[in-house]
Amino acid sequence: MKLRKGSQDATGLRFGIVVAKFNKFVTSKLLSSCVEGLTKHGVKTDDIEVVRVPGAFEIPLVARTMARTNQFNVVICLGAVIRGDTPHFDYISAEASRGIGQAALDADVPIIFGVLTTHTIAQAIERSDPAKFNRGGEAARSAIEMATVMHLLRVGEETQPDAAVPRVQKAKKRAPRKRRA
Ligand code: INI
Repeated sequence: MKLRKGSQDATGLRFGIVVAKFNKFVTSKLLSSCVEGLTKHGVKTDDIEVVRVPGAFEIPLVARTMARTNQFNVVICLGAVIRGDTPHFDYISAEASRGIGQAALDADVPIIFGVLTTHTIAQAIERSDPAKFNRGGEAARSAIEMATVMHLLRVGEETQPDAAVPRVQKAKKRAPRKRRA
């Protein structure tokens, strides 16, 4: 069995971040925790590019555009959609999640869904709080893991199998038999 998994060593990787301005009191916290999460794993601030967009609805197009530039190993999307009295929440959150997923597939680059979708403002505040759920920091960790695992898959390196998993020696290839004259 081959086991391939990402790591948390982000040295030398480049990150794009798309952050929505809507509900800035939440998204600014997501952004700061995300950047902190990246830098503490070895990312240089010069290797992080942040693009602000009006709201979560605008995130997918910008994320796809950034991903297609081939300048980033991974793009992180940050936003906060909070339920109100109308069905608006459903349209925005559905389009943001569908569009972000589609953008990753179209661009063939990992794109992280760090968009909060909550019923209340209190839930959004709690989830953006670095001392509680810290979804910004979580998005940073997911981004590093996805960038490193995609790198492994693309260059074909193999992670050492888990020590608990018994390693079976591959059968050695036999030398081809000599033909009789
Ligand atoms: N955008 C958000 O990021 N979060 C929300 O909660 C939100 N609500 O509730 O309306 C929101 N709306 C704006 C939307 O994302 C677009 O920016 C706007 O419709 C212009 O296209």
